[in-house]
Formats: sequence, C-alpha cells, structure tokens
Amino acid sequence: MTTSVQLDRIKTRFDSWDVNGDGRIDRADFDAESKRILRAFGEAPGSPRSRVLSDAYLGMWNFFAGKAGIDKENGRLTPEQFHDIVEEHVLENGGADFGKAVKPAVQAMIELADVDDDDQISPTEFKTWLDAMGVENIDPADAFRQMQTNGDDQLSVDELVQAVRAYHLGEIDVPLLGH
Ligand SMILES: [Ca+2]
Ligand SMILES: [Ca+2]
Repeated sequence: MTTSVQLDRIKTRFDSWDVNGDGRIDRADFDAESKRILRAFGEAPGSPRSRVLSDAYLGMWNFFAGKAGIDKENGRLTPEQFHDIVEEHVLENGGADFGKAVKPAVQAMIELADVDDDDQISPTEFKTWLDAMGVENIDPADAFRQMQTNGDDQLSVDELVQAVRAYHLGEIDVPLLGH
C-alpha cells in the first residue's frame, strides 16, 4: 500500500528528474541532471570525478530503462512507468535492486563533497551536499541526525544509500538527491 507521502515523493522525484519538463524522463534528462549537480559542486567538466558522477547517473537511467523494458538510448519513461518501478523496486522488496543502482551515484557524490577525503560525510560536508542539491527549509544538523544509524557523527555510503530509500518510504524528510 503506497501512502500519500510516498505518492507525493514519487511525483516530485519524477518532476525533478524530468529536467526539460516535457513530461517524460529520458537519458538526456539524467545527463542534464548530472551536469547540474557538477556545476553546483563547482566541479570542472571532464574531470575524473565529473566522469564518475555522469556515468553513475547514466547507470541510474539504465536501471529505470531496463526495468521499463524501453530503449536505453531513445526510450522515454512515462510518469506511470516511473511510479510502477519505484513502487516495485524502491519501496517494496527491500529496495535491494535500486540500492545497487543508486550506490555508484551516491559514491560519486561523496567524492564531490568529501573535502577531507576520508570517504565519509561529516556534518560540515553534509551541509555542502544539501546546498549543492538545492535542498532548503531543512536544518542540516537535524537532517544529519535523522540519517545516522551508528552515532559516529559520519555518514557512510551505506547510510546515504539507505537514506535515499528511507526518504521515498516517507521515513525521513531529507531529499538527498534533490527535490
Ligand atoms: Ca524530460
Ligand atoms: Ca569526509
């Protein structure tokens, strides 16, 4: 049973990934979204970290296109198809499939935000992350606490991947991938 919060978040996610606003999500939207994130982090186009993020975003597109059974180059995803995939592969079944698809993107974003290079996100680095993703109206310290699972005051890739799903489940209110 999908709750109204979950439905709302699926719709918001679709709209934010439909970068050109034509009512469909396609490869170009994911490409544009990764470029937007790189600009927001001030990362130079063509740098190794840029390429890793771009590839990871295209990997997420390939995940959705594959689940919808549409062409990865020219296919276009409708809101209904997107809804069904999120319901089946993010909200239900433990989200394992989606976790695998989103992890490289989360890892690539850690690389962008991880100033002290310890492969974890500190509260300060987390604020940079939220700013780059255009997340407003959220207290970064409170958001950080919502996502902590082991209380070490750092966010690991697994905690961040888990938090992407938890947001879409309506368990936390931190839209890590923007909204
Ligand atoms: Ca579009
Ligand atoms: Ca760090």
